[in-house]
Amino acid sequence: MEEIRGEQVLEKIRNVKIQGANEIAKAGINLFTKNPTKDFAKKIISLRPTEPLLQNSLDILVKTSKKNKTAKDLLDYIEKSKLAIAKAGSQLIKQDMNIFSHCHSTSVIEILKYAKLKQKKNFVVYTLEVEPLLQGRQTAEELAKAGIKVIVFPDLAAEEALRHCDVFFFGADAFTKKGVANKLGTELLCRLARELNIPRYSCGVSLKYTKKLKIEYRSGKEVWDERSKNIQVINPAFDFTNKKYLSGVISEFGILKFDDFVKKAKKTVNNF
Ligand code: RUB
Repeated sequence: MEEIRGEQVLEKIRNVKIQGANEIAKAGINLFTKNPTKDFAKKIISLRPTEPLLQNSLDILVKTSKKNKTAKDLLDYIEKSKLAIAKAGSQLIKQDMNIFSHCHSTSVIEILKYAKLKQKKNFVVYTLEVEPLLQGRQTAEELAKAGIKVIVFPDLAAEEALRHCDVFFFGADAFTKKGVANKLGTELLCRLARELNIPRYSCGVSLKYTKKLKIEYRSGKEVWDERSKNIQVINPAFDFTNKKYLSGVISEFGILKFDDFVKKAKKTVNNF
């Protein structure tokens, strides 16, 4: 029974039913504790190659002798960081702002919910649909349930949507010393937002910091399943945004300039 449930979790991570760096890492940590071997850690990590929060967490767990305690410490750290990120990020939200968000980041959603539910602020969220898996719609549904007004645009209306916005919040799958990897489109949206003078913040826990970044390419079937045999589809899941396009990072350390954030992030990953 336990084995079947484990297989189901692996499948959900693989097919993006469990989604967003935080949720993937939490599911991976819990799964690893049921079969704490190096090989199983490798198998879990291989499902989503651009997820250093998952990789760092499992590397830490493989090395330690106190697996269950460290797993709990990691899960607590991720949860506490999420609240710290929500509190810090919500400070940037002013009454009646229009906020642009991209894809589906639980860190960004927590910021928006915190500003709405705890601080009673009014604002509108703008998002794209985010093909191929329409994760922008998923964000829209979650925010709408929290009483937040959301306006959804088709992906190619990105510039039109951004023109209405005061700030751009997005998640992070990976931080490196040079910038951030996040859902495909983030880099283009950041460049556009910079041109329009809209501040741009990547939001995420510092345990997503890594030295070795690999961008995940997913099956072309996600984009177009039944197609003629001479048509190839290329489906990169993420892109990389250089730090020069960012106004700052919102993490458990608060709101920091990119290089200041990286100094602290390295220490968290090395000393956990
Ligand atoms: C999700 C995505 C999110 C990050 C951060 O893409 O790009 O912005 O994972 O999410 P995918 P969180 O679904 O392809 O992994 O803030 O929840 O960690």
